[in-house]
Amino acid sequence: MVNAASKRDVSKTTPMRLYLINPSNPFVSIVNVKESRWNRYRVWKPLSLMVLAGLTPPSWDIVIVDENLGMPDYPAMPRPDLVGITAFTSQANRAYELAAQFRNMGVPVVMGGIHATMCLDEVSEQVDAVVTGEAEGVWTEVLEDARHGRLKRCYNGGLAKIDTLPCARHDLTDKGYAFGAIQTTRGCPLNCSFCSVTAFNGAHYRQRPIDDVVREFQLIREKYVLVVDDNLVGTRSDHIARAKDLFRALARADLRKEWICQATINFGDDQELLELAARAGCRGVFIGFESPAPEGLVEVGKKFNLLKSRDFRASVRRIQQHKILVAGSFIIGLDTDKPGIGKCIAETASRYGVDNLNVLFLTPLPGTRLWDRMKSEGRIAFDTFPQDWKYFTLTFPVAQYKHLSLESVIEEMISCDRDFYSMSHILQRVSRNLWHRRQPLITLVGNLSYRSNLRLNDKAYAHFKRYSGRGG
Ligand code: B12
Ligand code: SF4
Repeated sequence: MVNAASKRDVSKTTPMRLYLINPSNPFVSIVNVKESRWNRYRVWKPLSLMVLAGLTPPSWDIVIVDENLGMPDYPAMPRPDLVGITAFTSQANRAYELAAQFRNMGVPVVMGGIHATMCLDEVSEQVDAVVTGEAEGVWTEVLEDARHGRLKRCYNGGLAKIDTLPCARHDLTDKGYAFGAIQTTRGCPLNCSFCSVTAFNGAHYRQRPIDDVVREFQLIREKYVLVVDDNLVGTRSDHIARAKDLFRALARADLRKEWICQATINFGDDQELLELAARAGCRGVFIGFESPAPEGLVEVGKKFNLLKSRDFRASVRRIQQHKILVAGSFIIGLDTDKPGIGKCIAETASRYGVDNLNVLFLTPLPGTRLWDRMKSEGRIAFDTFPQDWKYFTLTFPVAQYKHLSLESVIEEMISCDRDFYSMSHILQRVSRNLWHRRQPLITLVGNLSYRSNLRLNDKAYAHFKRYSGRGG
């Protein structure tokens, strides 16, 4: 492969052109903006690329391309000197297409992110260089090597020190997003069996300095912000204390931002924490309940949810009392799940009182404990890689489930969604929130947006069933 950088004057003063690309996955219906106008609220910024841009010296001209906003006309764009591609597993196929396209033009391609880290050998065959782990420690070396035409095959970033991070480049993204994005912590001590976070970001919960977070928040132009942390408040008392300090600082800075985040259910345990979060602009939290049954929680390794013989409904209510909406996430397809699980999840979510429900198929993602187990049991049903990665969106049943066939697990998902998102249930939730003056309009928009996507899911399932008939 011709290395473009080697043919140029590589003196430090020559500006180099860098494209940072977030590939699309056409099966991720939620990001199909053209299919439904509600989806504008479901396209999220590729923060990884904004962080990389923040680490990039000024001698590089940077363009961030997010294919989820629409396909760019690459041939009409100026030729870059280096292309950096990020990818979740579900984006790997499109990432490889892009890599081939640019490498055929003689442009070197480097790929990083979760999929590159978990599937290093596969990715190495498709690109010039792979960055595994977090990029902070190695990115400037990659750029210098690219400038001098001496890219190595692999750079291992490991876990970064996040106490001195430069701010992400919030100025470089398109204006078409409804939400800005920021990260304040990395890592998760819980290590659930299906989740890649602990394998990738480590079990040690790392927190950015509060002043850095406040400064970066001030750079975000959108009023609404997604805090991407996997668990914004953490699990231990020192984590919670830091979260409170962060919320106090955000409130003091009077940013006038409204934000949503992810947390474990213990978010609802501490009234002071909730009060401070609301004052700092928290308007919604995404919580992983995972399973309606204690045995399910044991299976996925999330016994944390069972501590203190928790009353989920009371926890959800306490959060909502601070006008913070709760989106609950569950998994379908656990070994403990039997026919009827779809309806059971919908009823459980309604009983807990969540404002939105997101149910995903149990999916063995590479690098997780679930992957190791299902692989050793021969239960990864869609395993023609790399082609099949595009179905690893958690919205397709790619594994063999213990008590549910492919057809029936899809039926369970459909019955769950149809029950929770029936018009009558949506109206009940909206009226409840109207009564409590708890963002009824946002509840309505969120619920209708999800409901409108159910049609897209039906199309996607029909395609998937046809595809599964290939003998896969
Ligand atoms: C925000 C988020 C989303 C947003 C996406 C926003 C976006 N466009 O990026 C939304 C909500 C849309 C989303 C969707 C999905 N997500 Co998501 N998401 C996250 C989350 C919580 C944070 C990502 C983030 O911004 N991190 C902050 C940045 C700074 O970190 P980073 O991405 O890791 O980037 C660093 C390194 O990886 C590296 N790097 C990354 N890219 C590149 C590229 C180059 C060239 C280089 C050199 C380095 C590099 O450098 C960065 C700085 O250190 C992660 C969990 C996590 N901790 O990462 C899950 C996570 C990435 N999501 C996951 C999944 C499974 C999904 C879905 C498939 C299913 C779902 N419904 O959740 C969908 C599918 C999306 C798709 N398009 O196909 C999994 C991915 C596992 C895997 N093997 O793919 C994760 C890890 C969560 C988990 N529980 O396992 N997600
Ligand atoms: S699912 Fe959530 S709580 Fe469990 S390991 Fe992943 S980030 Fe942590």
